[in-house]
Amino acid sequence: MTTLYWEEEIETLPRVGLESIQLRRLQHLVSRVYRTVAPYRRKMEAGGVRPEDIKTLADLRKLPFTVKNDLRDNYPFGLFTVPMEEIVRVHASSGTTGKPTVVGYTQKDIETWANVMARALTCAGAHRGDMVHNAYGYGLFTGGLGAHYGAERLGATVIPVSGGNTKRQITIMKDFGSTVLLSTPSYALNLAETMDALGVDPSSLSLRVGIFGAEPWSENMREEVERKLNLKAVDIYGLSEVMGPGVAMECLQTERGMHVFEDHFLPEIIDPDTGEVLPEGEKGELVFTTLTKEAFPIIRYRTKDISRLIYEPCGCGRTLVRMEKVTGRTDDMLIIRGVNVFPSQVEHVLMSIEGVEPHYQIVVEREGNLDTMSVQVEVSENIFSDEIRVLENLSRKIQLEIKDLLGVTCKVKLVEPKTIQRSEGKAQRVIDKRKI
Ligand code: DLL
Repeated sequence: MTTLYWEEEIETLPRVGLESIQLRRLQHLVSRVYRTVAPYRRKMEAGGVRPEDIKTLADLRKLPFTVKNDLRDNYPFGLFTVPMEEIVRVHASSGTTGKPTVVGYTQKDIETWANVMARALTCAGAHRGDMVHNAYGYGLFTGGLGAHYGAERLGATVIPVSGGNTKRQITIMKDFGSTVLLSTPSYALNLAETMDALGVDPSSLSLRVGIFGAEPWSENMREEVERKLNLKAVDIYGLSEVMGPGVAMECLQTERGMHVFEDHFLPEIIDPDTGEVLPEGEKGELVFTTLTKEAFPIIRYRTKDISRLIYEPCGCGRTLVRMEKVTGRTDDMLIIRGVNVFPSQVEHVLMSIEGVEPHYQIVVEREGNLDTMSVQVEVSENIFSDEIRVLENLSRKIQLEIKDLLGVTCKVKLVEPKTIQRSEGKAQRVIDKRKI
């Protein structure tokens, strides 16, 4: 049985009602955090703001931001607001530098998470009776367990397969009749490729929808995955500091954007340079305040993800604001000889060219004082075995299109199929060899 909503009343509440819930929750949160977490109180005092100053939702901007370093400085449990006996789970995300960031959950937080994840799955048309093939990694990463509890809450059957062991995953898909696939988009491609190698026709499987997230992926990549796996692909967003997967989710009706579960996670868009809140609809850095989390609430967390908020009503009837597909992060923006380049823009170009496979890596180096960017990309078997001239033309075409769209000259290296390492979780798209 398919239902349109998981919690219809709240998901379709007129915005005035929603905003009054948000304000009440925000006021409660700020006074609780002020009382219980010394680092938050110190920051608020330094910024000259007290809990009673939060009279409207717009007053949110009076509060100081929280950044990843605040988590590191209070490693591992310094920002928790409840005694450790009440923490029933911790997760951690490994940063590229230093210590991981650790997050904690009370029993009620796990409940809330399962609920928002069940909402997210319902957005994608998943329901009781579905076979949910959960290939997000289980462990400290929030993907596996976060999605798992949501699928159980929904009443679906969960296959906790986790990442890796790709051939076995396909056997399981076939034998168990998986209908919903949960994985990173890059791992979905890895699965598609392995199916192809094993001679398994995706249309002989029961997959209906794929819920892909945890890393950026372009619209072109969506088409590619949909075609190769014979399913509908939808985007899911989340981050450990805010909860994990299930912060925002595309619905099947939307043309663009993921519904943010705003009664729990309050979004803002700021200018990453000035920290000012941007006018409605503008693109900038996404900031989240959690409204209901107990163990590890977070105030104005700067995600570094770039998006915009869409307030126009959605065809699905949800009144929840949508966030546009994340196109990149403020910190994965490469500056190549002064030009700002996002890996997603390179992906966009590559995926629009015939014969190019969705497996690529961007290598940035410094030669003398000059940055160089090269793009290694796989091409299809028949192109690779074609004449040298065909390969040269193709690489010139890619180079020109990248130059056209991004304004940077890069080297292009076409490589044989299956040369670039496949991901089992989040793909590594950029190798930055510059020592700065
Ligand atoms: O990736 C949580 C998650 C698991 C989301 C499974 C969706 C599915 P972290 O490891 O803390 O948490 O990484 C969070 O991943 O700030 C984004 O930069 C990126 N990210 C997550 N979802 C998307 C998405 C999980 N749909 C970081 N599109 C975030 C683009 C995404 N980037």
